[in-house]
Order: sequence, then C-alpha cells, then structure tokens
Amino acid sequence: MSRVLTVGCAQLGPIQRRDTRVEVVQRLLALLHKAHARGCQLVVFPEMALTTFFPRWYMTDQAEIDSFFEDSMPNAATQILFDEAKRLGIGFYLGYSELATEGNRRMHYNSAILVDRRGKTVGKYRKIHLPGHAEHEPQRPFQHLEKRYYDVGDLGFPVWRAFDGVVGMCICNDRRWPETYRVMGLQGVELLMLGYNTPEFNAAIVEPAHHRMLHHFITMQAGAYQNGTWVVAAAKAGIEEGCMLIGGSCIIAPTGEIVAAANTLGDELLVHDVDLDATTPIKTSVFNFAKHRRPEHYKLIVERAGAVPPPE
Ligand code: CDT
Repeated sequence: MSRVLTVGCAQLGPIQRRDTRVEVVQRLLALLHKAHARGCQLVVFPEMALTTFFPRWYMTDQAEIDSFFEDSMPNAATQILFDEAKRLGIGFYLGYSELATEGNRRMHYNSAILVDRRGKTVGKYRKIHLPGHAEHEPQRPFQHLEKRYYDVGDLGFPVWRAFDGVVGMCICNDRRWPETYRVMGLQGVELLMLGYNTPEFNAAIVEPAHHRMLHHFITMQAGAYQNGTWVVAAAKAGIEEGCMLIGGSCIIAPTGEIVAAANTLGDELLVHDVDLDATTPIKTSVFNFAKHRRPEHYKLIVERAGAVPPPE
C-alpha cells in the first residue's frame, strides 16, 4: 500500500500586534482552502501562528504578556479552523503560545499541536530549546525574550503514529540542534514538522544576513539526511513590527534535498507529495542505527551540556 501523503507547508507573512486572532484565523483558513484545492491531507502552520512574535518586546505587566497566550485549544477564535479542517479532511500542525494551569501554577509554553484528518488532537509538543535571554538588554535594537516569557517544554520529543506514518514535531530553534532529530530518529520518525520565527538580524553576534538562511537550511537538511526523515518547515516571514523575519519555508526529502521552497515573504502554500517509504533506503543503509551506532561512545552527549576542553 502506497504511503504518499500530500503535505502543505503554509508560510505566513507578518502578523502585526493590532491584528486580531479572528483576522489571523481567516488567513489560516484561506491557506487551508488552498491546501484543499491542491489535494493536501496535512498542513503545517508556523510557530506562534496566531500572534506577532512578541518576545521582541520587554514587558513587565503579566496581563499584557498573557494576552499573547491561549488558555485552551481550540478556543473561540480557533474553533472555526478545527471545524473546517475536519470538514475538509485535512490534518494540521499549529504553533501557539500556551498558558497551562498545573495545580496552582500557571505555566507558559511555546507549543504546537497536531490534529488528525478527523479533527482529533493526536499530540502536543512544547518547545525545549528556548533561545535568547531572560533579562532586558536595552542595547539591543529589539529583544529576544523567549527565556523570560516561556517555561522549558516538559514533554520531551515524542513521535506519534499518524497519517500512515511515524511523525514528530519541534519548534524553531530546536531545528538547529542535532539532538532534536536524533531523539526522534531513534523512534523511527519519518516526517518531522516545525514552525519558526527567525529574525534576519541576530543581535547576539555580528553575522552577515545570508548566514541566517544558510544555517536554517544546513541544519534541517543535515537532520533530514542523517535520520532518513522528511522535514517540513513553515516560517512566519516578512517585516513584523519593523523587524524582518526570514522566509525560506521548505519541504526537505530524506536525502537532504529541498524539494519545495517558498519564494515570497507573505502567506504562501507549498505542496509536495511526501512518500513516507522514501525514508526506508537511508534508514536501512548508511543510517541503519541498530547496525552502525555506537552509543557506548556517546555518553558525554547526555552527561554534559556545556563543552569542557581538556586541561592546558
Ligand atoms: N523563534 C526562535 O526560536 N527563533 C530563533 C532565533 C535565534 S536568534 C536568538 C531561531 O533559532 O531561529
């Protein structure tokens, strides 16, 4: 039986602060309808797909911060997306800021959920690699305060059996880390979905703008090849509140090749027929993990976070 899944990668152009959830959901619906017209069974939306990328601002009023979060999903603004996707028989990945109540604690996660073609939520992922900084750094032209506003995800990197395959999720900065792919690779992932908001200007170091796109592609292409998995990456792109976010949404084959790529910084849908069986040649040859991995020599990877060079 063929395991070809028609996947849509739904890039979003910028979302400004004044844009309401209702307006944004209308844009998601327009992309969903395009995806339906092109035969998609699964659509990947970006990280934080319902709001602007608010960690660029230093805020101290918790109510103001919480206004960027969702305390339930679906909710009044997004129910229509869930209903329409179910009616059309399209599953989706959706990134959003999640306000969770755990006992008497309020937790803030940068989350993504996966909904299947029947409208059932299959899984949730909470971002683990939170980039940026926790304190106000007024010398920066804009902030990147994910470490301030979010808690580190507590769900690990699970994979799920869905869409006739083994699928996993991660979010933005996670894509730069080989551990993200390998932990899911060790669970047989065949399709890895992710959304991202990547500022073109990196205030932390001096680097040419083109490095942003190079590092974006190079890490995902390597992760795809080294784990024999498809990768679908959806950007929020363009000038958001004066801050340029890179585009570069793409679909990457298990060979590491980019098979579909965005060429705008706006709302744009990429479509590809993803053959999940195309993962098999790599998983059974050069990256046959059971045959070739040597975990007894990889202990440092889980024992140590920071690098410790040998003594002088
Ligand atoms: N959203 C997100 O994770 N963005 C980061 C920016 C890194 S620079 C502080 C990224 O990895 O694209």
